Amino acid sequence: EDILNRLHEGVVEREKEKVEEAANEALDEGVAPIDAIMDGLVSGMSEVGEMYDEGDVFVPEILISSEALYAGLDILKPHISEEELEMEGKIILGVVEGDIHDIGKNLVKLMLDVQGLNVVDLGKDVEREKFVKKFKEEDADIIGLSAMMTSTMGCIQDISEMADEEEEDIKIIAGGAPITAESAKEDLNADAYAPNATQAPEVVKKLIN
Ligand code: B1M
Repeated sequence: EDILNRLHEGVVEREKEKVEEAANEALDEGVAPIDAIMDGLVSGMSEVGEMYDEGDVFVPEILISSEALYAGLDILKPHISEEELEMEGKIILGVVEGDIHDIGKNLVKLMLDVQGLNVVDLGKDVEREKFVKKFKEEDADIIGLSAMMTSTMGCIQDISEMADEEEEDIKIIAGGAPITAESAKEDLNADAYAPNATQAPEVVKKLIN
């Protein structure tokens, strides 16, 4: 699809206006906003990630790409259909301590949000202690942790240990590029894992029901 391609390219080429134009066109043409986000914007950002790994782009370029992504998100987000507003429950969500990569977390937040879940977003670089504390204050149902570096993913295990010390059964879902389904459960002691934002709602739903 040409529009999806232009959304993708706009993020890769750091062309905010191209993204905005294609996002508006997607709405006019009846492209599902979720598809435009995931198959256009997010797929573009994945390519940027690969380019960064190859040394083809650097930090300032990445930030401009993510601005283009957010510009598209601002246009598309209000139009996501609410037909799937079927989830009930509250999640405490954040990026772990020492880690400021929040683009993925924001997408996870968006997907949970549009499904009706009440998302308490603690942001990025969140102190370990804060998750369980907020969970209790907010009387939440689940904690969602995002970690993007091998050096920060260990925080998930620390937080899981803190959760185990509590009387109530606190469920944790983990995600982020360096984590696998296996390492989430076996090394980090999380209750569940989602590989991407699209699959996160399904996994959360299973855990809180
Ligand atoms: Co940095 N960075 N970065 N970075 N960065 C990585 C992660 C890295 C893999 C790049 C590399 O070296 N190859 C590497 C980590 C290496 C490692 O530990 N294995 C790295 C590094 C080292 C660093 C710095 C240390 C660089 C430096 O300063 N020397 C520094 C760290 C700062 C810090 O955190 N303290 C740093 C800084 C940055 C920027 C600020 C420039 C920027 C972040 C901007 C921001 O987020 N606001 C940045 C970026 C953009 C990246 C890459 C290029 C892309 C990450 C991204 O946004 N992807 C990344 C390389 C790469 O991934 N190839 C890299 C797009 C996003 C949509 O995907 O985040 O994976 P992702 O999220 C997905 C899934 O993972 C999943 O769903 C999301 C959407 O589908 N998911 C969940 C995520 N959280 C989830 C939670 C869930 C469920 C699913 O449940 C709760």
